Amino acid sequence: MDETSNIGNNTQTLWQYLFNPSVCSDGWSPYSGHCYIYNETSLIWNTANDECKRQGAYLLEIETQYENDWIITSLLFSLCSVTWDINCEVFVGGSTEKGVFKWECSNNLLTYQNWYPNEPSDIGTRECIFLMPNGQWSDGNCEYPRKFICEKKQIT
Ligand SMILES: [Ca+2]
Repeated sequence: MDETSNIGNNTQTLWQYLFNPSVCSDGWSPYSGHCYIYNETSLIWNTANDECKRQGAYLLEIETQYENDWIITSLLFSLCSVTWDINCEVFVGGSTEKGVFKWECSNNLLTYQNWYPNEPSDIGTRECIFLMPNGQWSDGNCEYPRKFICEKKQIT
């Protein structure tokens, strides 16, 4: 790339920002006022939660079927498709201590839910929600590393 096209690209980015400030930083995908990133490095839930915070974000909170559908079709298109394989599971920001699931960042109880049949099983002392490749949810051991998604509000 020569200098001229670099300047051109930077100018384009600046104009895009000035006239459409609701954009996401590099690597993040926009959807409905929020920015999302799929982290393919597997981490335990607490560390994934910290990593999202470090990126100025939070572990994904899914409030609607639309958001769930968008995550599966647009963000996780490269995810493997095997059911019940930890390498194909993606942590989101929900967990339970005593049978009541809540979202970590907002502290909200779950409103929209999309559990796999017979889930959540909630068998441990602490269980964390993960997404399966088909978009349904399950709960599992928070200490087993999984991929994860961070979400944040778009730049305003
Ligand atoms: Ca959300």
